[in-house]
Amino acid sequence: MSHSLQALDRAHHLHPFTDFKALGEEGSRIIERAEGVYIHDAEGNRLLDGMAGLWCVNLGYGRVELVTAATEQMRRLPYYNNFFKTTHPPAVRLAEKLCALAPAHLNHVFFTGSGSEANDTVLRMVRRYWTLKGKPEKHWVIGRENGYHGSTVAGMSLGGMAPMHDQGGPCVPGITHVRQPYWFGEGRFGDVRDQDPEAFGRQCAAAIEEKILELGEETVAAFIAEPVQGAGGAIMPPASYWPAVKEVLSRYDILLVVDEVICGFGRLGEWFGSVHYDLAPDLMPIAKGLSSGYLPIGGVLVGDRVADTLIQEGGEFFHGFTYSGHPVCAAVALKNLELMEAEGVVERVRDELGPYLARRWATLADHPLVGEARSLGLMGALELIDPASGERFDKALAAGNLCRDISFRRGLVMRSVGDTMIIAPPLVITREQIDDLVTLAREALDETARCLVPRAADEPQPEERPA
Ligand code: PXG
Repeated sequence: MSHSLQALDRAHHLHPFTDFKALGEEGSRIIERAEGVYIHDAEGNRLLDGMAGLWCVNLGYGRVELVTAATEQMRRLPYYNNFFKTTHPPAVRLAEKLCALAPAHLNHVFFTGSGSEANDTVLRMVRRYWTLKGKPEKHWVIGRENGYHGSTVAGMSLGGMAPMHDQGGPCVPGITHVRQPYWFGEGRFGDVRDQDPEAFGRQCAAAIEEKILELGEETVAAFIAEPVQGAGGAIMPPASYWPAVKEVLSRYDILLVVDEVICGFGRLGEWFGSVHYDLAPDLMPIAKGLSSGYLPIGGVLVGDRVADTLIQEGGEFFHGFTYSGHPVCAAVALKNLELMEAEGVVERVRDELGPYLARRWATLADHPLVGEARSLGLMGALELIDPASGERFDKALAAGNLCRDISFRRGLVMRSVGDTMIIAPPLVITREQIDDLVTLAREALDETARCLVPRAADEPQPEERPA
């Protein structure tokens, strides 16, 4: 059965972020069902899902309450829109719940179908806001290199993923990027070497000010960033970074957009990454964990400063999506948030599971392949290095992809971003399952070492490298 599905997949299905030809030759892995923190493939293998799907299945798989919420809403009202002065109970209740959970100054939400649409909405709102304020010259948005804000044209342009710009450009005009606060990649290795992490964090914040002055201080509308970069490699900025960024932005009266698509809804041990870092954003795009990924829904939480202007001075805002606030998605998201609250999921990540993962994950730092093991809440990263040289591996070896493939084969979904291995498991993972995750990660590192650096391993078996 799985072979015929693979053949049909190859024949008709273009996968996201995929080399179509290479996948066609290899064949895709078919995931058939899941429960808790485990997924099951068509070959009968069970894997610990160390990535919560794609950073989204925060409550884990198989939650019947979410299925019931969807079914009931589908029966009652499967679709209606929020255009033309109408609304429906799920959208209203979800809006109220989100504003209650968010920091006090965020009292409005605009719904979208995804994180990418949320960031398109951000760009529209930011520019509209400054025009309404009589400052249309304030139109530049500063993002960060290796930031990720989605795959629509605006999302891609706000993000700083060079390979996406190369394929999808020219980007939306008026968007530019500054250095990311990636100490291991750019402050220890890379062009700035062996720098103190806090000095590096301040230098990255100073790069924003330099960019503002280069563009003209009257022309910058907003700065957009993830609290912790997710797709870029689970990059937690040095402690000095965010306070210095906030100071620069307030000095030049620039809006702060904090993209919470990954960090929101408990990932970092608070409802929002902005709470962990004390950011008070003007705009906060959300998606993914909002519904634990059970149905697609996103949105932008809008702070009073921007909302008041759009409401009082804006007239009609010519923007919206057919599925903005879709009733079934909204009903599921609301139930998801209620379950997270009732079960104390976020507090458990902050007080128990995050610190536990941090202790267990840190034990991997002694592995010869690991240059750094870092985590925050239930997000973690391992930086792979070549033990022979103490430097990063030759890119041609694709060490991260090798380690990821080995990890999958051994029963752990661990992602690679270059030579950075990352995890972000469901927030309902238990301590025992965290132990299993760390054990499987170590085994994957051991096998990767045997493939890549036979000298450093106990039993040199270079032929072990899988096809
Ligand atoms: N902002 C952030 C911070 C994201 O991580 C988006 C916006 C876009 O959301 P949608 O729902 O439009 O995909 C994201 C999405 C990866 C990966 O490989 C990460 C995302 C999407 C796909 C792959 O880590 N994040």
